[in-house]
Amino acid sequence: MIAGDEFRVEARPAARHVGGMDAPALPLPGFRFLPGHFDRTAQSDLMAAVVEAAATAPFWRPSMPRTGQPLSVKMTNFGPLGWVTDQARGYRYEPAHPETGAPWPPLPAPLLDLWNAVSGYPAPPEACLVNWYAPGSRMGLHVDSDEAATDAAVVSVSLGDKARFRIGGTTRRGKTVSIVLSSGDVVVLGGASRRSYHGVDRIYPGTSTLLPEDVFPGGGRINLTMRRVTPA
Ligand code: MD3
Ligand code: FE
Repeated sequence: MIAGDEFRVEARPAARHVGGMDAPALPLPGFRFLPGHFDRTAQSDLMAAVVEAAATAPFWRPSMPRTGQPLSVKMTNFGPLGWVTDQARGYRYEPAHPETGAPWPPLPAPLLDLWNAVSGYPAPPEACLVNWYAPGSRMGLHVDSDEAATDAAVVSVSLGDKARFRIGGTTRRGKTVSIVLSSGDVVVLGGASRRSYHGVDRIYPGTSTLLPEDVFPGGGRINLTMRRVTPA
């Protein structure tokens, strides 16, 4: 697919190939894929912002509610609220880092610009979750349901190694489709697709040189997801 090209699945329900790439054949109203939205320079600027943020809000490994099972991704956040999870208190948004107690760093300007350009939402995002997938990390199928602002889209940016992203419908057992997400790609989940099951099956190691080895040993992939938490 050509950089900057875009498909909206609701407009092409039967399209399996768009620009030579598999497009989801599921009805996913409100799903938008903007491949190559950020060029290499913009990706480097975003990576520099992530590295700077990580200096005050270090990546930590969260744990699942109840079982305490650690996630395979490490996380940090930007913005007034950050998504956290631990064994005792579960999934929630918090204004401060769970280990340092410091407020999360502010959202970088290019991310706010992206939100304003693509979210269609009348208020700024409150949280930007930063996921670091080292090679071998994955994220199981889940629905994002910790946000009271169910009317707001989620806007995601991929940086670094390619990943196989999977998305289905609103039931766990339904059909799913997969898309390879590359560095600079943007995904917007609005409308009904905001309630879709989705996950990351695998990272393709060594497919990008964007992540600095000193901050991210082994490299991998960074995903940024902006969310509105409280209704505007
Ligand atoms: C589809 N992150 O942090 S981003 C997550 O690549 C998460 O790190 C994945 O799922 C990642 O919760 C996927 C794209 C994304 C984000 C939110 C969604 C897809 C979504 C919400 C609803 C449906
Ligand atoms: Fe999610």
